[in-house]
Amino acid sequence: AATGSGTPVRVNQLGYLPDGPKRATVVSSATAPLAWQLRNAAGATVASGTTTVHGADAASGDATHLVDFSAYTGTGTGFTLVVDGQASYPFDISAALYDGLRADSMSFFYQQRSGIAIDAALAGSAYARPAGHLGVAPNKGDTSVPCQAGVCDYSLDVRGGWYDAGDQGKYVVNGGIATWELVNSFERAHRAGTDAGQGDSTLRVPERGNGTPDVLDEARWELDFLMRMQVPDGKPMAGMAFHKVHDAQWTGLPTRPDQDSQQRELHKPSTAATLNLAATAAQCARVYAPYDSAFAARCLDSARRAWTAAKANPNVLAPATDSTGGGAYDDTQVGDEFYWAAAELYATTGESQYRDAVTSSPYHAGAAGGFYWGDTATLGRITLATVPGVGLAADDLARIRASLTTAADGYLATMSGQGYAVPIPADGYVWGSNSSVADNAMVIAVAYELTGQQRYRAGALESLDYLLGRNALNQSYVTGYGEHASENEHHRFWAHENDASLPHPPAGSIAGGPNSGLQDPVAAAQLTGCAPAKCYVDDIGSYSTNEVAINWNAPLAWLAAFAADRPAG
Ligand code: 9MR
Repeated sequence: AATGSGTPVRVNQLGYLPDGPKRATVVSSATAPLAWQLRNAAGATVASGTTTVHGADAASGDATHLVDFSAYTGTGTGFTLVVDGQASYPFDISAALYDGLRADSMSFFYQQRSGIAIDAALAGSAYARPAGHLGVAPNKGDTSVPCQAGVCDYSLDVRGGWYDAGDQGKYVVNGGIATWELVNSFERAHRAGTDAGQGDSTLRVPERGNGTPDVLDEARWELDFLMRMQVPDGKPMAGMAFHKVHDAQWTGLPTRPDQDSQQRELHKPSTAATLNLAATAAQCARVYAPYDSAFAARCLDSARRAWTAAKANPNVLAPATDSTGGGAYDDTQVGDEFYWAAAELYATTGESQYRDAVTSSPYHAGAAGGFYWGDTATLGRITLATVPGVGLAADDLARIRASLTTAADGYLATMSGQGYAVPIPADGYVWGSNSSVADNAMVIAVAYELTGQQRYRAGALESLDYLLGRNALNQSYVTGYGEHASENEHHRFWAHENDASLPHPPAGSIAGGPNSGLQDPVAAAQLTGCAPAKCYVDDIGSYSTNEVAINWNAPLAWLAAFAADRPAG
């Protein structure tokens, strides 16, 4: 589990696209440029040059040099970059580089499914398991879940969906952003004409071959769950969504989902959860209509009811203290969720009530910011800026688009100021920092779609370089991708580090990443005094640096699909 820093020559350990940027970082305190050579698998030098001295990198404390070998467009496997006699980990240069990651990062969601047996033929025999939380003893199941004391006097069938992360909770806040990112990945590719790469029979899912793009089949597994979380008609707070369902107490590691014997409970509806449902169900109505009009209509009905309920209950906040047995996902600002839901409903229906909610929102004015599960306004902006036919006034639409390219330019500036070209600042290494990197890279990629300017494509690809090994720890944070990749992420079933009969996380699972907060006992014990970009340990116990989560794999999958795009033919 040790996280060594290895060679000072830091590359994307998966590799580079022939027509993409090819940059690397070298840890060196030399004050003059150094010679570099790119070597092929046979050891022959195929390109050479000298480094640029970059100097101190604030986030890591490393003295750095930069290498740019973008001009080399040859292909092959087993390349190394050699600087000052030290070789990088080997990597490929291939147009097909991201095809495997596109599928694996998406298959993560099948592997996280609740309420269905995971099939060895699809997932690999090490990952097969019985269905979790269907009420088969000792499992109490999600098929008839009561509320926490005092919240409601009935039970609900909330089977299905994805487990959030290393735990087996299911949270509507967080399920929402993850679902949106998967469906948005398909919407983006469809506009680019590259959606065949995410089409039917591209994933290892049970629904392959049903005529619907597999990524939409996967997202539907969660959408059905999200809609089950809606308070039924005739009950108090009808139309609202329960905030979450999870075990009464935290379960230990390992606990296979079907062997979880804890009582499951529904937690009080929240405005934020309700608006996550409204937003994703409205997006669903738009995107699934060509494949299943009845499902799309059901989504739209659910979205409308959620919106109406949220308007009637605009400030029902999930408490930060509600973190026994599951995460709190508390959020004191829901104006951004209102904006996101309004944007999705408007893009889908064109109705003036939703348009007015968009244009009168304070989140519609001003600059675009980053996004995460607790701040979703930019998701709404992306939809407004990119979905064809949105009826905003032309100047308003142009302003929204410009706000996204301006945000992307800010991320590019952040990258160029750093030794490792990361689109987050030195003080941005929080819980799930790798998702901040990936989410910001999505904004950069959206700017590429809006403008066609290559610097944005390069910025999005270079963000992947960071996640795949060009970083202060020489660590690929994606299981199975790269010579020195994370493999012990925090998980209750993929718990090989705790029980050798269990598997490591499947290929294509991304770790949360460096977190300077040291918010778990393992991190606190092992990482004291770490520079922010180095506060990470590949230990199953370090849930605050090394967990997996649906809202972290979703932007990875989005980016992998973006990177795998190439002209047809
Ligand atoms: O991703 C969440 C992060 O932003 C919070 O700081 C952290 C602590 O509240 O919780 C993270 O989410 C976890 C959730 O609460 C429970 N399932 C695992 C999630 C990832 O660690």
